[in-house]
Amino acid sequence: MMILESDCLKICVVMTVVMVCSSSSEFSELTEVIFNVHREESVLSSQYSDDVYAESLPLCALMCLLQEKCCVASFYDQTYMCRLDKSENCCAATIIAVGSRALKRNKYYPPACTECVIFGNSSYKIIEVTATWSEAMNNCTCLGGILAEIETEAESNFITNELFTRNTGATGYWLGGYNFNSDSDLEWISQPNERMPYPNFAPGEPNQPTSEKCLMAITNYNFEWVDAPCQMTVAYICEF
Ligand SMILES: [Ca+2]
Ligand SMILES: [Ca+2]
Ligand SMILES: [Ca+2]
Repeated sequence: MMILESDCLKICVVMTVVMVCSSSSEFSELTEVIFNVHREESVLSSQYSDDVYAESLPLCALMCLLQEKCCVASFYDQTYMCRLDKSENCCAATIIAVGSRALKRNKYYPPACTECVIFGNSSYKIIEVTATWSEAMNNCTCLGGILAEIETEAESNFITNELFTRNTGATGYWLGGYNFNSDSDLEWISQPNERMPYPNFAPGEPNQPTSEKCLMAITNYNFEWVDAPCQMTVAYICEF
């Protein structure tokens, strides 16, 4: 989400000022909100990594936030080394390293989101390379996003129009819905305990709560949704 990202930057600038004025534990807390902190883990040195000096873990986090290609960083207390990965990849390789902590952004909007389309506060990358549902979900995560979750009629119409316009002949597109509890309905991954606010299923769907647990927008039914076998390989849509 771009707006969230820019909001984070604004918050961080404010918090930096706070830090300069007084030592603040608040910024440490903010670090834990914006990043997942992984203990005893370090970014693997690569052509995309930069080692810089940082006085603390939060300052290392700030440097990553201000560097738009950085989704993952790590900080080594002993030497104050902050390693920034600038590969625009939230699954950048890490290694076990005692005394080091790795930082992974919870939300990341890659600057090189090529051919992304924008609607409301979200951007979408429609990926025609086919994958299983799990592969699609993991690939979206590594890009810094999620497998798309469609919450409103307006969002649904936007995506459907986009797919009609592209008219690529793909069988369908994975979305970030899954049948938790193997019951009569599917849920968005981000909201596994909530009903979908705008379920746009094709007639008679979903119909296979145990063998078809993954959500697809299917071309043959005007991109309305079906539950489908998760091992199918189809195109997919990432949302940022
Ligand atoms: Ca959405
Ligand atoms: Ca369910
Ligand atoms: Ca079905």
